Amino acid sequence: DLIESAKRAACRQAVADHFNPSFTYVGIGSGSTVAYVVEAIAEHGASVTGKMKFIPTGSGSTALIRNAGLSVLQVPDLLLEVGFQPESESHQPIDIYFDGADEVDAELNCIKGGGACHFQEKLVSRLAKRFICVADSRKRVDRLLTSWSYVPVEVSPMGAEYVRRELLRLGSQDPKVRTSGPTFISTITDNHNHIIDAPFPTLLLNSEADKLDPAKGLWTPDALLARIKRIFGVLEVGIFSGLNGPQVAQLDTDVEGVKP
Ligand code: DER
Repeated sequence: DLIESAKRAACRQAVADHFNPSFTYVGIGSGSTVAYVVEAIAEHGASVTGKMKFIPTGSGSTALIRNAGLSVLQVPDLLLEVGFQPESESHQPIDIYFDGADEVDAELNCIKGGGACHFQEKLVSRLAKRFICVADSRKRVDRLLTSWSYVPVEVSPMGAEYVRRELLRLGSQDPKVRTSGPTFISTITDNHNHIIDAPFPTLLLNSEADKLDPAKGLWTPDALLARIKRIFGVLEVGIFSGLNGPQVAQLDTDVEGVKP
């Protein structure tokens, strides 16, 4: 169907534009779009991919890499292998990281975590020199939380109810939140934690920080990310924001002739 064709075309374009046979470590995200990235990389054949190691972002991503006949290297083993020193020149040992997103705003900030993998996705993105976010045009919005309505938050099981109540307080001035409120998702993540989907009103852009007014529910991605991260018990937040997260180069997905 058209959406799958657009996702596949965008991924093949991303690989054609950004994948390089000289790479050693390649990060692979989670979800249905990134599967087409792995398909396109695998087509380079073992003579190219055999020298590479692929860093997964969860159990689905690990299976995707393995099923394509590519070799998996988990983050802890990568850090050992490269002798990782935080904040040093080897600070970003992964050559490139490909992943999808749930929503991407006009300044390339993302909501991620629809697949409950955003902790490991953000871990890999922080270790990567470049993050190529491949998203079909359904995901593209001016401001985050336009079509997607909540922020996925990964929390410790025993702290989850505490976090849920804090999130409710944070978002409660917004009718959307008052109705639904932050809800537990039954998923147990690959890190053995819970996910809470916390609804918030449509965000501002980071460049609109002058309009920031949390009391009125006006948040920038950066400000909301920082505020939720501060809640005791939160492991990670599904907002990838330019100042705190990786720079993402969104691929234009209205690929010639394929308009989902
Ligand atoms: O969980 C994530 O952030 C994923 O990248 C995911 O939500 C994107 O999923 P999709 O490629 O199946 O739309």
